[in-house]
Amino acid sequence: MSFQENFLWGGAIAANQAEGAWNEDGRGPAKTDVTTGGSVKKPRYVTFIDKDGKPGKVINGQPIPEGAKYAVLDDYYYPNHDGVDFYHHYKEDIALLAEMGFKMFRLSISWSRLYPHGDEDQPNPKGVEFYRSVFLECKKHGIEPLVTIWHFDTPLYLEEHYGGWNNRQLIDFYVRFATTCFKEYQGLVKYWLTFNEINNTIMMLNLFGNHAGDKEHQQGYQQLHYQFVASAKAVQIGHEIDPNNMIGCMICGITFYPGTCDPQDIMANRHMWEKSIFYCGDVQCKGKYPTFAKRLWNEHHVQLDITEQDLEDLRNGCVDMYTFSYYMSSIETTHETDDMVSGNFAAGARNPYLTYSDWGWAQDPLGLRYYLEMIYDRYEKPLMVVENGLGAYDTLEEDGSIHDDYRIDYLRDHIKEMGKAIDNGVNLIGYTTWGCIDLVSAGTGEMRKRYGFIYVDKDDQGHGTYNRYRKDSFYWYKKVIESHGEDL
Ligand code: BGP
Repeated sequence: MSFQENFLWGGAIAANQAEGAWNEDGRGPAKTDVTTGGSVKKPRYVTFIDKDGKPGKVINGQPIPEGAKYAVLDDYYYPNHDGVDFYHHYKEDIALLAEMGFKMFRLSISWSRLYPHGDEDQPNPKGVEFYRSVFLECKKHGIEPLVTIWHFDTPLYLEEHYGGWNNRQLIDFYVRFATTCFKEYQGLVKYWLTFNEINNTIMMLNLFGNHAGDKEHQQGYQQLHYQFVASAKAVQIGHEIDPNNMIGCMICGITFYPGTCDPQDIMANRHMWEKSIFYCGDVQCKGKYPTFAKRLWNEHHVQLDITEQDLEDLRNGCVDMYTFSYYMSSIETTHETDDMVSGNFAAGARNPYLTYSDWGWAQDPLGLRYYLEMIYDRYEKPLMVVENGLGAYDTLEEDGSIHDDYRIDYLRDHIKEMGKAIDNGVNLIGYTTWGCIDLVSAGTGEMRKRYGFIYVDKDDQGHGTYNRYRKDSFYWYKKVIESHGEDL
């Protein structure tokens, strides 16, 4: 049997994409409240621009706070404001996850629910209580929570008044927030992730291609450095508060292949791995910047604000486990191609050996095994796949059923490859599929891009009953968990 009895089978969601209740019980607005929703209706970033295209002074009759970059527009539907209303449905949702036999449920804590502006001294008691109730509910059902401390949702106030992660002060605000989480939920939560897909800052630089020059790289690498230090300090505090805590990094995992055997391609592909995948993993797992970091910085004349104390913090704040998302592979080539595909923060040539999802993401289960085996050899830390799944259109039939055999096929193929990696010696301890309950897409703001075992009746404009329905994959995954991954 590949999967041990204590293997942590489960699923994952994120606060900003699921909770809703964006301004209830004292929660402050988060960056993601106004920036998700690209293809639904409006541009992703709602900025204060006046008629002449210059930074505006007034919007919707309201004066703009000094230094503000984002606006909440009355006539626009923000999908994250309601999410799938997990805030009011969590008991029902966790009961459904328990019915499938979940051992682990990954979710995130909304920073602005605990610290509405992000820079307060004391947390919002109602926010603290909400997550306590959620974790108690998990405990009642014997489900281990896996908590992401930051899932893209920096409080909007910190963005507007401090410049977000460009500012070193964010380290202290984050550490205060993380410390509150470790203290308040000690005994209820053991598994933690400091930053979701921390390498996305780099992925975004890659995506912008030639448009991302020295200035953007300087900014990106500096933001990342502050996040690395914040993460390392959080790891140290988390261990002091409870030595049982298992704290992980979380990397956006993509398997990159060279487009041809041209040595230029082989080298370009290796550099892609270093920049996109190893740069963050090395700092968080080994506690220091890798040798190739110098080359990356020099390419863009990057000069980082790094103190001796930062370096010591990085050394003392190595993570206990490596976790990652995996949806697809991508091709890196130096040759001209007019058949490009993009998905999940990566763009590359089309791979003729693979099939693609409706959103153009390459389906590559073997790529998952490649990633698992390579990363385990590099770090030799326990691994978890904390996001994996197929974003697809689902149809709710009149009798309330949803026949999502395409999703079952995708997950089955990936689980098989995980099993083989385990047989080959990889210490894989958990698997939480993405969006186990349908939720708002982070990339597009759509509801119709669904990942779940549980269907939520809500459309792209926010209409619907928010009722929950079991998909065919719900019954299938229950069987998979029951049989410890044998009955696929
Ligand atoms: C990851 C994010 C998730 C999630 C997922 C799927 O990058 O960590 O928040 O949303 O991708 O992406 P999408 O929602 O764009 O389909």
